[in-house]
Amino acid sequence: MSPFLLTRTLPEDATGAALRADVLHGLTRAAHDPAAGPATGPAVAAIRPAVVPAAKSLPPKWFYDARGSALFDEITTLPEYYPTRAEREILVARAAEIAEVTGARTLVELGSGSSEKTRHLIDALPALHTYVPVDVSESALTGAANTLLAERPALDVHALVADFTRGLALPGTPGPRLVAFLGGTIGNLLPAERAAFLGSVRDLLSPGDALLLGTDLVKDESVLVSAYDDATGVTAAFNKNVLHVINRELGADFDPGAFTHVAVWDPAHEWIEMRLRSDVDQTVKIPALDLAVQFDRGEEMRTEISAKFREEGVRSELADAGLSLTHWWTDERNRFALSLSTP
Ligand code: AVJ
Repeated sequence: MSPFLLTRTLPEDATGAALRADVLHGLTRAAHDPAAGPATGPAVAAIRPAVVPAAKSLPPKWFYDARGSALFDEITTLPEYYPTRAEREILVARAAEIAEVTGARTLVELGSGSSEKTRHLIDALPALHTYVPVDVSESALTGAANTLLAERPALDVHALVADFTRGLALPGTPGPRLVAFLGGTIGNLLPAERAAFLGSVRDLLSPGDALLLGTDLVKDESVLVSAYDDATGVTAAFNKNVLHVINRELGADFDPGAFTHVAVWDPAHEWIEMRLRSDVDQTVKIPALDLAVQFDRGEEMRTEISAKFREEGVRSELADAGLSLTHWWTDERNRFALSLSTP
């Protein structure tokens, strides 16, 4: 029997407290708050219309309750949503090379979820001694560990229930360590958050360790918008799921049917923005915050950014965090990239 350890670094009510803080902050910001960006576009005529920033916003991490996670899994099978397939293509093609280059004995996976794609990597790493999946969802961690241990009973699995955007402490495990952050989830962070996050990852690495990072790439606008606004409406349901989460957790009375899913490409920031647009003038009550929030008809609330990258941008953001890019692998159609970098 190999050990399965689970360490919870989040206090019991951390999730509830963080949700309350995020909803309060995101829904009470005044329309003119400079943190929301300029209220109007530049005076000089732009080639493309500026995307007007939304005053209200919610962070994307609250999509992922059990229903939201199931909807996301469904998104990954949609014909329009290419990132999961593109990244899997790279992992399958490059797993042996990644194993060879890193010689990893410990694999740390941030935001591991179901660990499905990581299996390709784990299977290619015969020297792997310890797998450290890190996720906010304890059920995802135990589920993934059970599946994995059935096939690799000799592997040590040390799961961490943690929010990796809030600083990380890793268990002492044998090196070299490979830290993987896959799926393009880094694109959900704003540039300043990315810099802080990459800096904290850098601090986890010793000489000989490496970071494996998945990034979706800039491409044709119509391909990007379709990926976030699919024909069957699964992404719309996923987007509105955040309203169900707030209703359940904070006793709110959001009517998801009174909002419309919006996906827009912001060419200045090179990110996709998901929004929920209020179909009517309405007031939403949020009892846990003792709050009533007014939405004008047509008003949009930002629920996610999903930044798209170029090789030079990834290289320079890594360099700013003290990491040097050593490998850049893309799928056949150049839609998605996996990069390897070292301290
Ligand atoms: C899991 C964060 C990478 O940004 O593409 C999918 C989430 N949002 N469809 C992404 C998502 C809308 C996804 N990540």
